[in-house]
Amino acid sequence: MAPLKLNQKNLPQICAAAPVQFPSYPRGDAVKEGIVHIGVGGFHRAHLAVYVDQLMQHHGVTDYAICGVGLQPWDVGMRDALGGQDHLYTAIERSAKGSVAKVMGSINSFLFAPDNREAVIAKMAHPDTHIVSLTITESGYYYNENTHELQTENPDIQHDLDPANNAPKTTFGFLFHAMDRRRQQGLNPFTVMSCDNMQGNGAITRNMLVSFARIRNPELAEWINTKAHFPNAMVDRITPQTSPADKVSLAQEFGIEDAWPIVTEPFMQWVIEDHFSDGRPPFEKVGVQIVKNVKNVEEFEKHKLRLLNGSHAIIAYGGQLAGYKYVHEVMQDPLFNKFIWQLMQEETKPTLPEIDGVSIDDYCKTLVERFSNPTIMDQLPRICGGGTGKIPQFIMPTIAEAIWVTGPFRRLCFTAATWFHYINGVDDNGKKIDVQDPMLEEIQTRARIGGTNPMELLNIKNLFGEDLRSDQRFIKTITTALEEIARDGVLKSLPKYID
Ligand code: CS2
Repeated sequence: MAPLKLNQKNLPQICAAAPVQFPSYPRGDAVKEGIVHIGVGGFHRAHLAVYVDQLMQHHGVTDYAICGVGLQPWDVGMRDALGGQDHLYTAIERSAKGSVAKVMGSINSFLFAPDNREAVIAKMAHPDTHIVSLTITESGYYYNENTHELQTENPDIQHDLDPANNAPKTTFGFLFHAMDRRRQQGLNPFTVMSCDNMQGNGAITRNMLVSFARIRNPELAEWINTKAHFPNAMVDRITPQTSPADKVSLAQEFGIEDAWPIVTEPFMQWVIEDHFSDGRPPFEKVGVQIVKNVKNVEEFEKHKLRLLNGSHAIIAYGGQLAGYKYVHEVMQDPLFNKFIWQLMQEETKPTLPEIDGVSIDDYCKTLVERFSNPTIMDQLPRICGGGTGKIPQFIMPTIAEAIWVTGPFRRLCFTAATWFHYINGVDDNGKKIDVQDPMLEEIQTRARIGGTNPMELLNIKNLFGEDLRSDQRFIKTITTALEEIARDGVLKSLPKYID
């Protein structure tokens, strides 16, 4: 049978022909859009949108459907893909047990900001909107890792700060105008809910927005700072980029023609502070860990960012230099496998706080299983991209703590060195690597000038702090790793880092 195009009308037929879970809840005008989400990519559609789908499907929630927003020119692809299929899409969960297909209906509409910036501001300012959530990647926060301040010198931020400009480009510009309107209308501020991988993502979002607002309208800044909430959260679900083969197999196996499905793992986790300024859906009913204690969320974040994303860094940069394509292939290499285990156990674990009811060893074992899942085909270039937002977050703070407090740090330095070397854009076999990064030009120029001397890169002040830059133990260890990688390649160097 020919596959059927995914849309509301075809749903009954699709589900009659194949074992597909589908939304049987009201959509469209029958629900309220309580969440406006900026950055509708794979991760959002595998995480928050799935939790909201479960709330709508199993708990009768009708006032928290999602309005997706795309701010960037490339979001046009999502506008068209979702727009052509009543904003439905398929989440394909893959594991050794096989594939499960679930059609998601929680995204109810989509606004593409370049089409109409005013519509986005009006939507956020609408009384039905209670939460504005974000997956805008690290670079979307304009956060200076060194000073912890907003990058006010950035041209897009400058544009949005200009009092003559009321058609914003950045997330903070939109949040600012929408908050202003809510205040004038006597509404509560919406909760700004960051779902990005950053330690203290809520606190960073608050600081960046309040700093932005202080420059344009200090009174409004005060209102936001005292009344709005920005919960910190740990978010987790490995979500590869959708490949053309995924669409073909969805059509063949489940009879669904979907312009942009997502593929993901069965595992998902979300730990979030219970701080909301205008109400929230009963997230706890669908397995979200809602936590009262701020410190607890920070601890969960630390575990996840340092163990999962930190290990992903060596898998991605080291793996790509060694010529691998997928995460599971790297895990099948006994050298990498041992290195990653020892990195987690010997160097990262000692820097982590104990959390009641959480076994770090079990967490590490589960990570090894998740990384080894061959069915999701997680691409190394996906994880390599945007390293300037990742290494300073996922590796450098662990190195700093390891050096000053807990002990060994040479595997962590080796991991950072693989990124430094990767930036040059050539793998260990001389093959070209397509390096993706918002700061590409600057880092590539510096990496090439620096060679095996890390100082050129470490001197980028908004990425790296003074403390590490001036620590001789760190400089010596990372320089040695860079020399080894340049001379022998990653695979030949790894045994030196394995006990
Ligand atoms: C990855 C993450 O891009 C990356 O750096 O490590 O996207 C990772 O897959 C997610 O954080 C998993 O929750």
